[in-house]
Amino acid sequence: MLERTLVIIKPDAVGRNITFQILSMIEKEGLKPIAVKSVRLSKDEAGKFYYVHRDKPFFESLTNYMSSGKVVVAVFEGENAIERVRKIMGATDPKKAEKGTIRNLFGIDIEKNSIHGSDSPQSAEFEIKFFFSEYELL
Ligand code: IDP
Ligand code: MG
Repeated sequence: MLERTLVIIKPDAVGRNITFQILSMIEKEGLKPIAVKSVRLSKDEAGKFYYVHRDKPFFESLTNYMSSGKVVVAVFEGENAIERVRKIMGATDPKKAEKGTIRNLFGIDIEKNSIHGSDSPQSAEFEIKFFFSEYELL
């Protein structure tokens, strides 16, 4: 199925100047970048983006982290884009991420794990709309 998924290059990776190194790993897998931009989230916006985790013990730290510096948000399109990006990313905890995945190569710890990717068609729809207008996605 042709899908779109939202990717965020997180502050730890943007801060180390590896944004396009990471985005090109996804592009090399055959996924098409259809929109890319740099944004700075407020803590409140980070909380709205990660609202599914609002009751988790790591929520406070996560929203502080995600609003600590610029992020780069991107929409990628392709067959089974959601699952394919999750595979290229690797497990949430870089220590557990498969060799050669983005989080294995670049992740610092379970929080500062360099990249976000949507985990379902429902979350992809919410997350893409969160950052991009219809016009930006044409
Ligand atoms: P995912 O990014 O692999 O989908 P989620 O469980 O949805 O992982 O968690 C969202 C983000 O919250 C993670 O990418 C990571 O930055 C942070 N996070 C998840 N679990 C923990 C934890 O146990 N401690 C600290 N931060 C966490
Ligand atoms: Mg998730």
